Amino acid sequence: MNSTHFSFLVTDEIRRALKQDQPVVALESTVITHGLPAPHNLRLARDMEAGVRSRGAIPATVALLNGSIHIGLTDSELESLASNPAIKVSLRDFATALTKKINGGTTVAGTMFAAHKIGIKVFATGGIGGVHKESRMDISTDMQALATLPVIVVCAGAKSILDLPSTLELLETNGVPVLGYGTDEFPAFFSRHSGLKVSARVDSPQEVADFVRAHWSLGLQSGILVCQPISAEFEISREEIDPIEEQASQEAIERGIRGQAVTPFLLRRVNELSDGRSTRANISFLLNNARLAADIAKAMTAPIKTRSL
Ligand code: PSU
Ligand code: MN
Repeated sequence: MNSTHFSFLVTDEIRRALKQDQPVVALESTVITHGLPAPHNLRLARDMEAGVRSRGAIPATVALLNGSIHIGLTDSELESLASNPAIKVSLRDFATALTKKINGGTTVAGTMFAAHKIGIKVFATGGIGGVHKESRMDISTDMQALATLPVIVVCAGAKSILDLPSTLELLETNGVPVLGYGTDEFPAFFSRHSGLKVSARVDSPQEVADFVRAHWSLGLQSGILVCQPISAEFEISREEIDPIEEQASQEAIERGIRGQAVTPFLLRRVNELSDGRSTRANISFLLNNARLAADIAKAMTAPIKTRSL
């Protein structure tokens, strides 16, 4: 099967669901391979899948195993991904994993690409990559993917380890709507506040679905960011987290950390410096985002009510 050598391995359940227009939610896997420390990574991966199912949608975790792109993993595949070496797979890295037959965790950009290829429209993650503070040329491929791939990305905003004003400017330049879910403010991952505005506010999954249909029906091809703030219970205030992120950022510069290693380094250091609090916060909104993404996927697949004029 040489011609299908590099095709996507989609589980029967997901294939069937897509065919029947049932709600499916893509989930990324860099968070499993590079984002969260063990054993949280595997537990979280399982819990996100369960969270999607609890809302009546089907989870589609995307990852590379032995050089094949999997859409939907069995539990033992999840376990293997979480406990073996894996590369971080953004757009430029798929062919590396394919040709070297290795494991890989897909980033937001990588997961959007795979989701779009097989027709999944909704994707849940924690935080997107953006414009880094450490180097002006370090701009995540997530920005490029959001500009060009029509997928809804449910996230908790972006971390203040990034240059948030520049990240929002770039999204605006690229025509990417940034929706605040129940908020007018762009959430900053651990914190509900950034002082920056979203492009529009939405308050229900139905409103998201209506917005997305309007955007895409015009022929616009970009992704759409849906930003749900962390719950107040798990929030870490800016006063607390900013100095920690600042220190992590300084250390990255001093140690000459570059390229793809920057985000995982910052995540690990922020976790250490916050005594694991950042990981608990991260897990809480990853789960919330998985559930919201499922609700949005359901609203997207529900028959459209014709509005009487
Ligand atoms: N931000 C987080 N946790 C993460 C990531 C970002 O708080 O796990 C991951 C996501 O997969 C994101 C990627 O797409 O890091 C961005 O990496 P880079 O900056 O190298 O593009
Ligand atoms: Mn980068």
